[in-house]
Amino acid sequence: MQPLVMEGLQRDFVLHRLDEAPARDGFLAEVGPRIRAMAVNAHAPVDADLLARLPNLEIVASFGVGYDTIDVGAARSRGIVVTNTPDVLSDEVADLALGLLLATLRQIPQADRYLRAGRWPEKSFPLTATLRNRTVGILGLGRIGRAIARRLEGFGVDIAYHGRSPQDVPYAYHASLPDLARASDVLMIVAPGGPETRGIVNAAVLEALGPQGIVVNVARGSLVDEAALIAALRSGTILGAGLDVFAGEPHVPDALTAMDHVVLLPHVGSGSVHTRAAMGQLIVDNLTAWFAGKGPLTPVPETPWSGQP
Ligand code: 8YV
Repeated sequence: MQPLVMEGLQRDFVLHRLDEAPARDGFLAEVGPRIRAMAVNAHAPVDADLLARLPNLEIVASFGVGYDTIDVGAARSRGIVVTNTPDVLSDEVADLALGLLLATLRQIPQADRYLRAGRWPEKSFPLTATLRNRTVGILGLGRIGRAIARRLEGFGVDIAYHGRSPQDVPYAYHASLPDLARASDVLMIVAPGGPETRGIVNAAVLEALGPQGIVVNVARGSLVDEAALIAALRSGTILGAGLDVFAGEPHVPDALTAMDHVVLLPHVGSGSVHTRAAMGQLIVDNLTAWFAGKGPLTPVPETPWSGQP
């Protein structure tokens, strides 16, 4: 947790730091029953076992919009509310998604490396692929997906999408992911992680995307069958990939770091000072509102606020 969150929480709460505890079991046995709220990073697992060791827990405030590491079913059955940080990061992640798409197509990092290596005087940088005349398929037209689509409108490209149901938007809806991939030559992945979406971007989807296809993932590594992606990049089944997230992050397969037709980022979608501060403030505001009896500000849909503290 950032200093802003720690300072905000310290003002009103007594903090117990599981992340600094020398022994997890001893810590949980000692302070577990006193814990009424938990502030967690989006990457720290909150499973049924942890929840069971916090019998007086009322609320989990998670730092991030994605909450696939939290067992919301177990939280719900114990009457525990889970909050996330939606909206405040949508524009930031959408900006990064567009940057990553352009960086991948126009090989911006590769061109930078080329210049720094002193190769320009010898020979101009090779010509690249383009965003022109492409159809961008968005997997998951939620808040961030729509923010990406709005930006893409300005780039003058065709936009299509796949999600659970069609929405009232001027973009082409495809009822299946392979159909979206077939109709697109960029697959922009922005759907939530979790068991329902695990590995859905598989070999067949990559094959449908085709040899000019670009995969951009700013969601969760778990949505992509990473072995199939590596194989598709190696064989030319698709053209390239821009990835901000990975299945086993922060560890990234050597097969990917060895490739020059991919752009790889260390999960920085929401990572500006401005947006991370807004996310941190929302954690503090959620917990403060909860203990003032006002309910959570941004509960996730699986643990809706009933109005009863
Ligand atoms: C993380 C994210 O929260 O919001 C999400 O779902 O993945 C990120 O914004 C961030 O990496 C901090 O852990």
